[in-house]
Amino acid sequence: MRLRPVHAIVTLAPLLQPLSLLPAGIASAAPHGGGGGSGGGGGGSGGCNPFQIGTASGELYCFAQADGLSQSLTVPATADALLGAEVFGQRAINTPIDPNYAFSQGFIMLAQGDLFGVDVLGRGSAQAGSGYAFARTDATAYVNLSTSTVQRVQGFYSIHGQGISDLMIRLREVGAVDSVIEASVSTYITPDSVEGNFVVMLPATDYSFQVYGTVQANSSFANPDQGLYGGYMYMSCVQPADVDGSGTIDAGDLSLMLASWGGAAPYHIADLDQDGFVGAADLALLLAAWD
Ligand SMILES: [Ca+2]
Ligand SMILES: [Ca+2]
Repeated sequence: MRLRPVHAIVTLAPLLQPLSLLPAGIASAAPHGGGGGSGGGGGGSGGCNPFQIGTASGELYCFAQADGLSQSLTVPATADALLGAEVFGQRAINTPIDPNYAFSQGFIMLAQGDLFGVDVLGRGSAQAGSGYAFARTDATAYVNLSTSTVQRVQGFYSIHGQGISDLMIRLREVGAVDSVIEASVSTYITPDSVEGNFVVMLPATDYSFQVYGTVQANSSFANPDQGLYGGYMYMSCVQPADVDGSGTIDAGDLSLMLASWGGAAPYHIADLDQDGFVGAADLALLLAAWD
């Protein structure tokens, strides 16, 4: 008897490939091949983690059902490992005529090193002959972060979803309503992708880094269905005068500084000395660090 799920595993291999890159990506401060790619950022920062890492929590849930038979698996996050879990769940019924299967798989890894960030993947696939199949994967993760000084942080992200899927990765100040950084996709049939770079000044305070993901697939008779979400977000600290996070102190930084000359909101990226406005003192710091 040939088991259909073996085929499902084989087809997953390309999707899992980015995960195998994670340890190397963390160990070296280099972003994933440029990651977001857009904008002028993404350059090397010298590599340092801007955060003190606190506790982590969350869980990964996979559920698969085919022809009335179900299997679910929940993996709780472990704080000491800062979340590293991979789950595979499946249920298969095979006959020569009507193969039915549901496949659910998820992965989430929050990590620290020279960078701080997350890789996450969720997938559901459902096939049905005369029966039905349903698959779902949910992921949540929370990590408490803090900074003891004002931090200039550079980040990059790339997120993709297809089928019926949602994925959101965000950083919030504890107690705040709005996200400091947020990237998300929400899809229904039509695939969607977002990617980018950012540079932000983060006040010295406590933060919560959060991940939410859900995906499902529901087949009916001969119509297969599948959904997928996946992505990553990484953050590292940047040289104090590197306004745009490019890795060098040059005209790009000067241009950004001059564009906001004279005034600044709190924690403006061009307010190098963080005195509340962009002026000669900041320019002096920029020129002193010029490459
Ligand atoms: Ca720069
Ligand atoms: Ca200033």
